[in-house]
Amino acid sequence: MKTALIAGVTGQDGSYLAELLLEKGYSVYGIIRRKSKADYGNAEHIKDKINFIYADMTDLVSLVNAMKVSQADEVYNLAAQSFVGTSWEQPIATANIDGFGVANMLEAIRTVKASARFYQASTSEMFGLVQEIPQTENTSFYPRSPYGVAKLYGHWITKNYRESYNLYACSGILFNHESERRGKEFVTRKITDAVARIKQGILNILELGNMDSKRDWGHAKDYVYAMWLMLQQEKPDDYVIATNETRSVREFVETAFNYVDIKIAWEGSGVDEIGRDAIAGRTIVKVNPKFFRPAEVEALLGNPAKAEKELGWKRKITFPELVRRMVGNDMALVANELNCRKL
Ligand code: NAP
Ligand code: F7E
Repeated sequence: MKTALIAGVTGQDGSYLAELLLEKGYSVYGIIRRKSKADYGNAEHIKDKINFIYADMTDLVSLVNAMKVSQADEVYNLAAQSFVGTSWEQPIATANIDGFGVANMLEAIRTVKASARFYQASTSEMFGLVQEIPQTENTSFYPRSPYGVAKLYGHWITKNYRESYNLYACSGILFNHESERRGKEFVTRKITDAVARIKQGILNILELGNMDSKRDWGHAKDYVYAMWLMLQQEKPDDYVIATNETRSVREFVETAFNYVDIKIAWEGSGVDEIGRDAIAGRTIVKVNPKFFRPAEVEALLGNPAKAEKELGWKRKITFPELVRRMVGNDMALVANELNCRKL
């Protein structure tokens, strides 16, 4: 039986990865942060199957302990301050967790069990102001947020430890991936949650920032499978994981409303753009500049050809299916919330 240690097990990706590894018969250890109220986040439903260890990416001693206790064969670092917007409000914490935290984990592996295989959650945000379309493993980086900058350190320190100490260390350069478990501050889940609330009459307007922004959106379940594949190869390497399709925030909005039979009619432009319910006529989407970012990543498009060829990875969940699942999930959650309010 193999043993895995997941940092970030309570997050979106960590919970899907834990499910995958449990299905494969792994003994799964998960890093959890101490909070005033115990909270297993997205891993609540599998909490009895995971061996939790209290640790923090900024605390080397706690990561050394996590390695000693778990004796993990595979270590997945999915822990991060992962919201780009917050990285301008907490640049130092973001650097400590998403940047130096990676060095802490690599040191813990190197000193406790150097034979362990390591996965680092790198990101398309490192491409930022894109230097090439589509982006591949060879595209130059140009991060546009404190998050992207911190992640770039994590990416390079992973490569450096591979080259310096011959560790089996890989980075997955993952493009945006979403799911029913996505945090509600991210644009996709914010939209699907608002669509469900507007449809069920408990919200009037969805306020968004830059609707021209384009992303390459996949489903997290497909992407955690790629993480596992990267650690099963003969040699460690870095891979882009993406769908090779890009869509604007506006297209996401249209697709999501479409699933609840609301067609959007757009009017105006820039900060004055609004989206009306084409039948009822009332405004249900508008722009609020408070959601604009100090520096934006305008458009991302990833080419996953290397992962498809070398790992045999292929995404299964299409964009319409991703949106359908997220809207369906939020429709059910909001209906349940309304039922509870009535009781
Ligand atoms: P997420 O849902 O925000 O989960 C982040 C996880 O990190 C949570 O379990 C969180 O624990 C943990 N964490 C935060 N700070 C920590 C610290 N100081 N010490 C230990 N754990 C800490 O993120 P996700 O979407 O699953 O993403 C997983 C990873 O992939 C992240 O590194 C993210 O930056 C990266 N990534 C994500 C995407 C994407 O589109 N989703 C794309 C590329 C890369 P708490 O529950 O205690 O907060
Ligand atoms: O923004 C625009 C926003 O916050 C997507 C993280 O998982 O993926 C994620 O980062 C786009 C941006 O994700 C709103 O300006 C418009 O252009 O959903 P997001 P992100 O910044 O792409 C990468 C790959 C990661 O690694 C990160 O960890 O949507 N946008 N209006 C908005 N975004 C938000 N959040 N809210 C809005 O109202």
